[in-house]
Amino acid sequence: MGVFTKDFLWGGSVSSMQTEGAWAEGGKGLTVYDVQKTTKSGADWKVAIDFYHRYREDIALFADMGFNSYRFSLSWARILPDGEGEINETGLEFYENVIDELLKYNIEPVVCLYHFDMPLSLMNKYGGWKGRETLAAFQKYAETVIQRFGTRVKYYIPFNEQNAAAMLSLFQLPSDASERDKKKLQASCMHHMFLASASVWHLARQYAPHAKVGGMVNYMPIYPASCKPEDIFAAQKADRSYNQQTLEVFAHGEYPTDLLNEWGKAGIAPMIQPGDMVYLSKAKMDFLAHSYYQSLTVQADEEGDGATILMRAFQNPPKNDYLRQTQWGWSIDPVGLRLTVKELYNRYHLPVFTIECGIGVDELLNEENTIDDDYRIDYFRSHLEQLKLAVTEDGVELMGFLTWGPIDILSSQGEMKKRYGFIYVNRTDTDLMDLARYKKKSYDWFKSVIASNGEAL
Ligand code: BGP
Repeated sequence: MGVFTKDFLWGGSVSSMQTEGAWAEGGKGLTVYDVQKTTKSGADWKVAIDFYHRYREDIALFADMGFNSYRFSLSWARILPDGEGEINETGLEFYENVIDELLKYNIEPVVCLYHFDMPLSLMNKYGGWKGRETLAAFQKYAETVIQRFGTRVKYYIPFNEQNAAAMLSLFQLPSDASERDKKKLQASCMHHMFLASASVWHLARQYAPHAKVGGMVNYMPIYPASCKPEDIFAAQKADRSYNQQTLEVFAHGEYPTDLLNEWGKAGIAPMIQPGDMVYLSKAKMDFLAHSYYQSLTVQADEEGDGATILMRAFQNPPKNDYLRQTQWGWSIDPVGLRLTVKELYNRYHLPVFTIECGIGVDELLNEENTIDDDYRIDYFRSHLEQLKLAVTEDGVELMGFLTWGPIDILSSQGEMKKRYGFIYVNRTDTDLMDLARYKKKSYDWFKSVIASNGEAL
């Protein structure tokens, strides 16, 4: 008997704007990404890795590696160009074709409905998630896809990293806006996002009762910089604010008292309409999904609330001498992954699904048209070893393990040089080249991991 279940989900995870390209093709509307002035790297989102035209080739490679699941996001604006109103058949058909192609190889589609890519017209009209109108538009969009995909999709993730998505709303106002206004806007966004997540659960029960819906967060274990009580208190505040408060709503369908207290004290509570809380309380998530990249170390901060402590630490992390870092300064912490899934399971008693994990590295193709990425193999090996311990020693009910960016894609900041893939894509930040795909050394390694259901690391 192996460690992982017989139906353990192995595969990879991506988002629409980081892969698809075809930004103005097939009737797609604009999203907030399409009008971003510049990314750090000079790349834009127009072509990405051209998955829109090459999905058959890419899915064939995933199938060859033995994937039995693949998580991707739908571009809302590809399906409803204005975010609301007219449905774009061509957009829906594209996703149906992707799903059918995956199913052809017995790869379960894990469908995410929102990965930060707000349709531009909803951002302009309603301020994105700030407006209750955006929630109504999302419900229509979710109903359209869930009805249409029917029994073909068994796993839905309403939001990518809902805690991080809520955090992003803090940047919607100009940087000189008052903290109170920013927090007030964030509270409205959060309420609408929670209702939107709940609506996916309700709609799935109605149109796709076979499907399971998972709330997702970016989980970062937060370590105190020392055993000084003030450091520990700061770590706990940041953990509550970033990790646990969102998960509590997913698992219990109600707002935790510390969050209500913060909103109440600051006078920024969102407009909660009659019926909202019942709607939320019925939609307890079927499983909890999370991304995992790193742990974070924080120090005492008298002034800061949990979010501020976290943000400061993220921008300027106190050094954790026990951990190495990636080229992008992210701590490499396999034990942190065990802590993550153990915490999720012990606290919330729901199946846990690790749907993003990986290491971004600046890499160049060698003369044999491959990359000897032993560091990536080491990274995954050490993380999977910890997941095995979480299952065998801690009793965690783990549904699967999906790597982030199984094929090189643009990073969240739009960098092509930050590569996560088992498959190399031949383009740079500013030169699209031929976009050809090449297998790295880790490709065969991960293939054999999957073939042995995680026994052979
Ligand atoms: C997650 C996002 C992804 C992704 C990943 C890696 O937070 O869900 O969109 O890109 O992080 O981050 P980055 O691309 O910045 O290395």
